[in-house]
Amino acid sequence: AQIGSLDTNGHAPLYQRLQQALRRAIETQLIKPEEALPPERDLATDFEVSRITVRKALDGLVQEGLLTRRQGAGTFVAGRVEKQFSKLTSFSEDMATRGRSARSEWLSKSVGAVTPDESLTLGLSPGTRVFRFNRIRYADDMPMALEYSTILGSALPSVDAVDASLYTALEAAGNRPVRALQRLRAVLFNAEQAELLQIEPGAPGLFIERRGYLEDGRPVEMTHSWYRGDAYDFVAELNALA
Ligand code: 16G
Repeated sequence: AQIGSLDTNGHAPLYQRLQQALRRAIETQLIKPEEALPPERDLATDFEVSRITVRKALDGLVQEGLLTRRQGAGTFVAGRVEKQFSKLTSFSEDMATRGRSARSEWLSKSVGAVTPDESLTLGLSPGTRVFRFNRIRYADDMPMALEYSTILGSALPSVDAVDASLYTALEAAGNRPVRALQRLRAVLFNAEQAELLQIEPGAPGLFIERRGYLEDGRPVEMTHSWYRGDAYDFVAELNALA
């Protein structure tokens, strides 16, 4: 089936007109969330453009967050991620339940001492050793969030123990948080954050602060997460007051 047609009298470059036609097809749900896009070869034939033009249009839509590429499987219309707000899950687990693969780009990994602020909010003695993990979190090829984590030093064998998933590393060390407090607020991404997430400065986001605790009540994690507002639905079950 034909997905759409190019705007013939436009002055915009061909790839932009193709991008526009595909955007329209996605927005009108002609191609539905989570559905695969036809192969690039077929799109090139249908729209009578080159593979390079198709590739450029798709790249643009991936950057806009409308499409997502999955290794070896193709290009899909990105659905928003539904995240349970009251479950203590990790980013990697959230992505796995959606059939998407989690990836991190490291901004930095370091060893240090708690700041006076952290010491007071977490109730840790001044000077307590902590690890800091700063990352861009991706779902397939789509940047989803910025995360800045401060982890109790004694909870992990070393700063290099964290590779793909922080919670997997904490779990392996027997120190995965079992309880957490979280607060969330609406934010607008500044220029620097927007560049890291490949979105427009001023785009809406959600700032989430999580403090995770061990069984014995000791704080183990303090993470500041900046989630893209256009990629998430937060869901929770509410019960009437007893
Ligand atoms: C989630 C958590 C974050 C945690 C991370 C671990 C929220 C708002 N934040 O992003 O606190 O550090 O997962 O993910 O859910 P990982 O195990 O995949 O590294």
